[in-house]
Amino acid sequence: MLIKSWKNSQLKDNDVTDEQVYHDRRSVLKKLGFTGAMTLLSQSAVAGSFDWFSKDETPAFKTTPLNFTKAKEQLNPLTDESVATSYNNFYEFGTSKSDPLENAQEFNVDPWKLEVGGLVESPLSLDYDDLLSKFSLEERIYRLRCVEAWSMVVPWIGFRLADLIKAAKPLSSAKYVSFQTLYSPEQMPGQRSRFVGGGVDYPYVEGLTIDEAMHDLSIMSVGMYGKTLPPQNGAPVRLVVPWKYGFKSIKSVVKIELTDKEPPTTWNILAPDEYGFYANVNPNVDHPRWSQGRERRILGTGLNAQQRIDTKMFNGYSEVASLYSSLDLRRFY
Ligand SMILES: Nc1nc2c(c(=O)[nH]1)N[C@H]1C(S)=C(S)[C@@H](COP(=O)(O)O)O[C@H]1N2
Ligand SMILES: [Mo]
Repeated sequence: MLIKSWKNSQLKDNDVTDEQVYHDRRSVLKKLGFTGAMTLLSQSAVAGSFDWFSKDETPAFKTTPLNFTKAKEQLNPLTDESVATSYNNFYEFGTSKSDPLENAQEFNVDPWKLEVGGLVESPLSLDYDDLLSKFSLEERIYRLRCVEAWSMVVPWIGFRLADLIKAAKPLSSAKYVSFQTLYSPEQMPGQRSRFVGGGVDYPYVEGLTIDEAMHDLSIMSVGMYGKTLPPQNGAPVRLVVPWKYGFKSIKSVVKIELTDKEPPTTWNILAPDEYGFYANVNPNVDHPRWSQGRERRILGTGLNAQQRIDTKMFNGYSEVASLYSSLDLRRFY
């Protein structure tokens, strides 16, 4: 996901040693009341940086159980909850996979306001309780494929994006849907510093076509693993579009607007040659710097908990193919 040259130069300038990072983490975690044993050995893990966080350490942020309809379609095995909630991309809280868990525990999700507007007849304004009560919540077990070529299997809980859009009564002129993450530099260290935030111009923005947004697979998630979302996964409400690369699934959304023009999207602005508007998972169209043909499926922290598997077209969700029958997916990546 990173702009390679930028990151490399920043790292050199900053000259952070593994040991410094380790000690910083340790003190932050202590402040949050983490007590489990953390070793330099696990910190230096090559495959990913999630295994320094072990299961018996409880984050400070409180999640609560949700009422929801169980998933119709079971998908086994799931990624361990401890991994899906500690190996994250959420650049507002830092660019390392372990940063969001570490830096987002004090994040304020209540009160919250999600505004739905633009080309609609009835603009909506949902507060925190509305998000959990206005729409029927269901579980959806989805594969999540990051553009960086790793993937997980996550039991999300949420409501259909289509239900939200219908409630706002879309005008026929609406062709796209834009999304915006909270802008709160006081709470999000990545929004205070270009180094911490990976050079992104915040707020993070994303977009879908109206047909993509209305598709049954597109959900607004308010929970995972039976409970409300933890902040590192995009609390209190985030988009999940499972047939697209993970960066489309924008977190901590405060604004949704229906428009007649393709909206700007964060990673496309940052590196248009590498990240397109559509960003459909596609093993036949490589990223300019790596292959998208295969992926590392992360299920847990044990020795056999990572599998190298083939990446499937549309991440295996072939039912969306008809959305793109007139689109050259090589050109519109
Ligand atoms: N606001 C915001 N949303 C975001 C990101 C981000 O940095 N900021 N990262 C994206 C990327 S690259 C991925 S892979 C997914 C990761 O979601 P997860 O941490 O819940 O697995 O969130 C996406 N949503
Ligand atoms: Mo990603």
